[in-house]
Amino acid sequence: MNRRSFPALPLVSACLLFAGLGHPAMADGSIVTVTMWDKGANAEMSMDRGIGMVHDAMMTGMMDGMMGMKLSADTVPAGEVTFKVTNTSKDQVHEMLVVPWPADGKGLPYNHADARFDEDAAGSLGEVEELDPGKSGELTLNLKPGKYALACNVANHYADGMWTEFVVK
Ligand SMILES: [Cu+2]
Repeated sequence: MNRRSFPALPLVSACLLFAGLGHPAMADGSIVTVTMWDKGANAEMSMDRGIGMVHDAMMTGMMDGMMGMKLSADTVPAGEVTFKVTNTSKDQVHEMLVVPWPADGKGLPYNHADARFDEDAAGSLGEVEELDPGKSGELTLNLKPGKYALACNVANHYADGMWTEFVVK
């Protein structure tokens, strides 16, 4: 054995140990818990969708709008931000994208044909893709100061109000 290399071995081990153990402690950025909710397709309110019933389109619109995102914090300091996203729905897929807030007076570029916003044109910074009911996902981004939108881009969900403001200071 080359004696000169010997002291390096414990050092390498120590580094590996640190890399392993140190990881959670190194997350000195912000953690934001995102809860995605909806009333579900089985909400108690009648939607008059049974056989032979007169379908109430306005009511359906209201029901579709009963979904959203709840954040543990809507303002965080600039730097590393970890979004811990949980879909609490019983029966709907949801996802969460982070996009820069659109310029004043403009919404996100919207594609009516597929009822989704254009993720590239909106400048999406990252996403926790389609989560099945009850599932969780995580996304870590390095965010500059500014205003952002967190939005779900499952068909119709953004238009139904499944988005929220997020500010980085
Ligand atoms: Cu959604």
